[in-house]
Amino acid sequence: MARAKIALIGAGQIGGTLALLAGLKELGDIVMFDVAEGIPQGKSLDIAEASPVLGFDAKLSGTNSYEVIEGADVVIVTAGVPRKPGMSRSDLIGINLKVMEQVGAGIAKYAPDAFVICITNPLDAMVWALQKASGLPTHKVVGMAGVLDSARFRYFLADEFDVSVEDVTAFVLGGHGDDMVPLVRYSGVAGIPLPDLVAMNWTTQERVDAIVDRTRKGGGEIVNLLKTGSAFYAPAASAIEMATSYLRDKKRLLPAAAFLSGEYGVKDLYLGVPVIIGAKGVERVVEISLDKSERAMLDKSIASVQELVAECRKIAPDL
Ligand code: TXD
Repeated sequence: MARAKIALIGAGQIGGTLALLAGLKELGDIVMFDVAEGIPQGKSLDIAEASPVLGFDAKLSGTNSYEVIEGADVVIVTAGVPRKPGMSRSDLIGINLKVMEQVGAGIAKYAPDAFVICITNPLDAMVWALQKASGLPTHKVVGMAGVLDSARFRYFLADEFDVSVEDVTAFVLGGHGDDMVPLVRYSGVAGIPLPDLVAMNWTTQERVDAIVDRTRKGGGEIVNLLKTGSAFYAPAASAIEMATSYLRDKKRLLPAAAFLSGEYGVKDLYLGVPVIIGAKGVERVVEISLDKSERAMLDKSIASVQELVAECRKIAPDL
């Protein structure tokens, strides 16, 4: 059986890391696209030259023209500009919305059967714009944010408890913004819910609240440290986990920005919710029960996403 074809639209910090991780996991052949001359060509060649040392087989190539993504099975989109210190994710809309329209057209023309994972910020609005611009079915276009936000939450909890990250599960709902909803009740260690771990004196409620706050601001913490851009290792690893679930039909239950048609009382909006990702794309949106305070936090996050999408509709009314 021929190898899968993975197209990476955007060969920057995240794009380059995606290419390396996809190669290491032997997910398929990789084509990197970017508007910057030489970057996709140089990075793909450099990673190909690492393959004998790292021991993986994959064809890697770089291009500045969309036709080379022809027939891709998975398309991961990081094209656009990242934040700099002092910028909010919504400050990126003006530039990145236009990029999503271009990328959407390229995908519609050359890879209409692909599973598309959008990473570009502001994520919940950009994935909405990408789906509209590409015209692909909504269950084949998702946004990557929840896996990253949950990974940050899981890492901070594993560090707090001094346990393996492998045994920490966590859930984050809502938009990829400071009002995202880390769900304490649905997170824990090896099935022991966080509230029980507080009762067992593994930690205190104050420390859990501080970890939730650090998770919400996780992106900004790295932007302020790096100064020249935003996080890229964990975002890339998170998108690769989603792509792997699609390519290998793993039916992972993962948090992802998925199109809602009434779930959680939301219609025609992309929002971070638990989904099952398999060979058909988003195969199920999972509606978990929320208590009053969780629902209130989700409603706040929904309002923020609706504001971002309204701004996109103003800029690009024909989307
Ligand atoms: O969790 C998440 N979803 C976020 C997403 C986590 C971290 C970063 N997040 C966002 O991903 C970030 O705010 C940016 O919007 C994207 C990509 O971040 P990255 O760090 O990879 O940005 P780079 O290194 O600037 O790479 C962007 C590349 C760069 O090489 C540009 O030349 C290219 O995008 N670019 C384009 N490619 C194709 N088509 C167009 N129009 C285009 N414009 C720029």
